[in-house]
Amino acid sequence: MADNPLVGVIMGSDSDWPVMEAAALVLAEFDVPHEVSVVSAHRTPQRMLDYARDAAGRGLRVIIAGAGGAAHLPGMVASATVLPVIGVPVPLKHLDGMDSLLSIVQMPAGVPVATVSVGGARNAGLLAVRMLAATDSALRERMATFQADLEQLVLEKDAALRS
Ligand code: RP5
Repeated sequence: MADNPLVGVIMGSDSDWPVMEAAALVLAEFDVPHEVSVVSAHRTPQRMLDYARDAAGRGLRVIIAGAGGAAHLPGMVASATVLPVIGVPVPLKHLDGMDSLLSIVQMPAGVPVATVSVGGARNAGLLAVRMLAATDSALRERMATFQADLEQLVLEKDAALRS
């Protein structure tokens, strides 16, 4: 866990970690200091409010919040912080994550949550990196390199397919 985290990765339960770990891994790939916590909207509501209200003052710049089922964590956190919140719908046993997706994405006007795809924690991490890169030219360079590498990978696979 970093001393001065810029990104907070939170989730409603430790059972979300197998999905949410991908966000933490990509933040580590980009050397972005981050922290990881379990914060439940329903089971620890006061902890959730304290986390959201203190986040900006503690130096966080982005919050990634993942939850499954009645996934109220990202929206509730967004209501109690000025920071950008990225929501990750975690798929559970039933409904293929549609419940998680709809309960995160359908926010009321005025309280945005940037929702990624069901299980899309890696993209949530990458989106957080892009947000930070808007004011960090070194990180912008690294993102450009990452994208060039992605392109190269596709071209190599295409060449292999046709060889
Ligand atoms: C949600 O309930 C959590 O985000 C998790 O996805 C789901 C199930 O939690 P557990 O019963 O596994 O703790 O709040």
